[in-house]
Amino acid sequence: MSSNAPVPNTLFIQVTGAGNPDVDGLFVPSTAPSATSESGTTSSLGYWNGKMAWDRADGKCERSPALSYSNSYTSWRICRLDGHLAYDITSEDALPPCGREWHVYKKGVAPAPKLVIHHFDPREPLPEPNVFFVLGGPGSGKGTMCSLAATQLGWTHLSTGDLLRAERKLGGETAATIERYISAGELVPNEITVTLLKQAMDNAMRLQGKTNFLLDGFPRSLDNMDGWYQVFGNTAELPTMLHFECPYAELEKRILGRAKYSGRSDDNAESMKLRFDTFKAKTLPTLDLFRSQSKVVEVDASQKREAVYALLKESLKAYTDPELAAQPLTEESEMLLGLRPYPKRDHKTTGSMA
Ligand code: UP5
Ligand code: MG
Repeated sequence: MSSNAPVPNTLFIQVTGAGNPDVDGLFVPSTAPSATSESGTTSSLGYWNGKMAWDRADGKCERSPALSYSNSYTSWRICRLDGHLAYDITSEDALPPCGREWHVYKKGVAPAPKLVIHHFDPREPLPEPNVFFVLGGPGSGKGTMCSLAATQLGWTHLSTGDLLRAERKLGGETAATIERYISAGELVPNEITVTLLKQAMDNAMRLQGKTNFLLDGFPRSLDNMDGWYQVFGNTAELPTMLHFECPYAELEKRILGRAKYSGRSDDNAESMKLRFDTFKAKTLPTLDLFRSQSKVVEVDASQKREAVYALLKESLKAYTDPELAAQPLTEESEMLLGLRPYPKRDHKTTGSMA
């Protein structure tokens, strides 16, 4: 493939909600042979009119590609089974729009469909993700370093604390339970925490094509580890645990420093002591379990941020996209590393409890 060749089309599109078997269904990368369209654009495999294109997975449509871009009408179009236009949407986006309403070509036939773009074939199980657990006392820098790996190195940062707080805010059927446990300072039941984690990982993989995950603050207890096995199975290799080690005095100094702007109700000397006690009582046993299986990378997190980040980057190197690893620091990364001040009135904090 020449360096100018387009990236291969490896995306899948699920179309639902039209209630019309002519339209609803799975669309796979088009296998239409290279051809020159009405507008004179020559297409390559998986492409039509210079943009990606798809066929129906069931192969029933008369036209290939069945979901493609029209240069003449600057619109994305979905065909009926007989090859005629069914739905379109005016857009110059590289991919068919998912968040806007499509135009129903024959009014009254069916409602507009919803599109979801998948990075992996939804008919197949997802590939094994690369997972690192990140543990350390409160204020050891887990959130800061995971955010850096996300913004700078393309890793997906998932914090169970943040997932629980977001779920509570959504107000679904588990919101009241989450609230009860969090306000009592206890660990939320595994079924909720680990299920949220699994959903977040699946979505990031399916909808964003992510496969590298940093799980910030998980597993917080041996109980959490049981939940992990129940949901993820115990046949896969145990993830590596990065342990951010830092003396209590330094942790306290950082948390009290952050308390001035974080808005977190647990950023005070009293709560800090309780959180550290919980960490020692509940979380350290999981660390021992991982140590006994030689699965821990010890990170001296008492050092300056740049030194801690260098250790993290090295630990993740084998799975990190080398192009991302080589890119200069982004502004966001410089702020996270304390090399650039945050803009006033928009003080970004990591893992806010607010
Ligand atoms: N900072 C960071 N690195 C630094 C460095 N090298 N040098 C100097 N300063 C550094 O960092 C803390 C502060 O230190 C920041 O100001 C930072 O700039 C600076 P941060 O990255 O925020 O540290 P972190 O380790 O993420 O600290 P955090 O307070 O978030 O840790 P916790 O584990 O306590 O918090 P979490 O949000 O995970 O959990 C909060 C509570 O939620 C828990 O106590 C628990 O009660 C509950 N919870 C559950 O019940 N169930 C769960 O599954 C998860 C949480
Ligand atoms: Mg945090």
